[in-house]
Formats: sequence, C-alpha cells, structure tokens
Amino acid sequence: MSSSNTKLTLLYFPPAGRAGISRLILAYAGVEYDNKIVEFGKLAPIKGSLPYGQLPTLTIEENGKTVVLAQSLAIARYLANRYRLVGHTAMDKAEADEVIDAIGDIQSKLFAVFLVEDKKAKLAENMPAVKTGLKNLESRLDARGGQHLAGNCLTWADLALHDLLQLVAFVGGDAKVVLEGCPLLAALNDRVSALPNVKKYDHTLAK
Ligand SMILES: N[C@@H](CCC(=O)N[C@@H](CS)C(=O)NCC(=O)O)C(=O)O
Repeated sequence: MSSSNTKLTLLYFPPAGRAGISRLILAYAGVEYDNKIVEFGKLAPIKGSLPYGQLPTLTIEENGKTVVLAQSLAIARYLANRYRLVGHTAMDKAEADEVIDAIGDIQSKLFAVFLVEDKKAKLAENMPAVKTGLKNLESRLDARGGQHLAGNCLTWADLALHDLLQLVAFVGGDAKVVLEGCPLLAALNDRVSALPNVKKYDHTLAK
C-alpha cells in the first residue's frame, strides 16, 4: 500500500501501452495512485516539460520532495522494487530483467501494428516473431521450474507476460492462438489472471 505521505502520479495515454506494466504492478500491489491520462493529440502543450519529451512519467511526491521519473522500464522497475516484485537475490532480479527485455522485443513487434494503416497485414507479418519470442520464453520458464519466469516466485516478469498477452488482444490478435505450444506460459498467465487484484485491473481494461 502507498504510505499516507506518498503521492504517485502516472502520466500516460489512455491505452496500456508502455504504461501497462506499471499500472499492473500498482493494481497488483493495491496501491492508490493518480492515473493521469493525456488524450491522444494533446501531448504538445506538455512535451517540453517532460524529461525526454515522451510518456510515461511517474511523479513521486514523498517526504516533502517531488521526483519525476521517466522511461517506462525504469518506472516499472522502481515500482517492482518498491512493492517487492523482484524476487530475493541479485540473480532473481537479473532473471526478471532478462525476461522484461525479451518481452520488450516482442512488444515492439506489436507496437509496430499501431504505426501503420494496414494493421491486419502488419500483425500477420509480425506474428511469427511474436510466436518465436513466446516459444523462447516458454523454454526459459521450463528451465526455471515451470512456475515463474524469474526467481521461482511471483515477480514483475510474470505480470509483464500478462500485460503482453493483453497487448496481443488489444492489437487484434488472439492470446490463446499465440500461446499454442506454450502450455507453461498459458498456465502461468491463467494463475496471474486469477489473482484478485489482477482480475479487477483486467476489468478496468475491458471498459
Ligand atoms: N523509451 C521510452 C519511449 C517512450 C515513448 O516512445 N513514448 C511514446 C508513447 S508510447 C510517446 O510519448 N510518444 C509521443 C512523442 O514521442 O511525441 C520509454 O520506454 O518510456
């Protein structure tokens, strides 16, 4: 839970996009925060005030200090550390980081769908790379005991898998189809989906 002298503000566009993993970590941890939305086309007036001219940012007001953090994965990693979703050891953290980078590679294939007019064709073009990426993750999950992607405990890497599968659906793909041949990932995603706070979060996405 966020402590009473802390205020967190996550600033991003309406879809999950690059803020999805941070929103999911905050939802899982049951943290109240200001989910501030910038509508598409309305970035220009604030662009100059953002550290890298882009979203997301996370503003942390705590103990009389205000810090603005930028870069989606730095934000998510900070939140994962803060809410104990990074495992227990340096190697747990490294395993989670490895998976997060691998998921980032898959995400870039799906984000690319937004940038073109013929979304269906782009999705079809990029689907083999998405499936290969997931197969690689399936092997990593298998090698790590089959339950969690890092650290043999729930980490933000497991939540990032869930966020990725939501993105697949958001760009018009079918999460079940992309997970064909990946039974361990499918079972892990089912377990993550069944977590009460994740269920609640998914419900907000469906609106
Ligand atoms: N490396 C950055 C990339 C951020 C990024 O590309 N943000 C996009 C939205 S997903 C953005 O703000 N685009 C508007 C712009 O660049 O003017 C991160 O991971 O946060």
